Amino acid sequence: MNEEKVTTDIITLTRHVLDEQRKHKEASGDLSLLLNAVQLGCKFVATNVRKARIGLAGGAQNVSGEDQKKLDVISNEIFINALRSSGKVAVMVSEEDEDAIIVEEGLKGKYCVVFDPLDGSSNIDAGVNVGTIFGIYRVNEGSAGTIKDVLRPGREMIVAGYCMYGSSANMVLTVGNGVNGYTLDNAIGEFILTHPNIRIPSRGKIYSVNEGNAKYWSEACQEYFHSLKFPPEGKNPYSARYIGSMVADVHRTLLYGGIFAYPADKKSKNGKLRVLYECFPMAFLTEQAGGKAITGLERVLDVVPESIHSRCPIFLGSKEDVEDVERLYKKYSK
Ligand code: P6P
Repeated sequence: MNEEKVTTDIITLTRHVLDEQRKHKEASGDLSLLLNAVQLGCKFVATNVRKARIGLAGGAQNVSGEDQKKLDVISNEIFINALRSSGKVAVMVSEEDEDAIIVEEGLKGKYCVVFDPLDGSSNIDAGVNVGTIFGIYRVNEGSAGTIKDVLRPGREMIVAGYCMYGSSANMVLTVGNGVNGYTLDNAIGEFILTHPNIRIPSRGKIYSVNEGNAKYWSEACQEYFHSLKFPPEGKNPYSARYIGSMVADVHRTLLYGGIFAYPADKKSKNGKLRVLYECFPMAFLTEQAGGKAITGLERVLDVVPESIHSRCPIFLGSKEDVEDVERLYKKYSK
């Protein structure tokens, strides 16, 4: 009788992070403990998203008609509590909070975490994948932890990731040495390495943008997307895929290639997406997977945010596709 092969040596996210830590003899282990707090936040939010989808948590009313805190508020509280209690964080910036959160002495650590606790949450009732997006800076040398420690270019981030909540919870993470994907095994409550060394194809066949804004686009942007839909003879048009949830659109782009964009337009001169906790983490992941991320003319990771909720335009994805955009924006900038 064929005996079912039982895996007895799984690579969990915690183990993978510790393996990475062991490569740095000077590492204190603080970052590994901080990433454990991030994992806890994601597991806890995943549970609440699953409950919300059956009307048991989050949203205006639950099945018994009681008022429920909105799921993004619950998710925000979950992350703030998990990060603060880790004792490894000095400054937090959340999409849900107007001001930066400076952690009190006694619990203050040496890292700054910027995050969107539940990006795309307006799509939850439609069953669309939503997610947590996060980035981590080390505080500046000699800093006690202030807002200046997060108003920095994205190239100074040391960790970026997202956790996408769908039929399963998928964590995609970089600590500056490539990109790995992990899937939450609810039976043991661990993220398991399922997508080692994610590499984005050098060119794709999919474009992902909200074409409802096309009338407001610049000439360069109009020309670029037109060229994908009406290519020269002998070339096939790209396919259009737009979910309207950044985590889902970027996840597909990382795995399949192509381009995701939220361009600047005449209505929004800096586009819609937030620099610190949407554009920087996704740009960092994209570059670490071999892709590119630009605002049009500039590398996204070189942007210096003026405030914690600043926005910036973004084109990210396959290197060759993004370079096509860059050439067009340069042509129109002359
Ligand atoms: P639009 C969701 O609200 C979000 O912040 C991102 O997740 C998503 O990429 C974008 O906004 C969608 O914006 O204007 O196309 O609906």
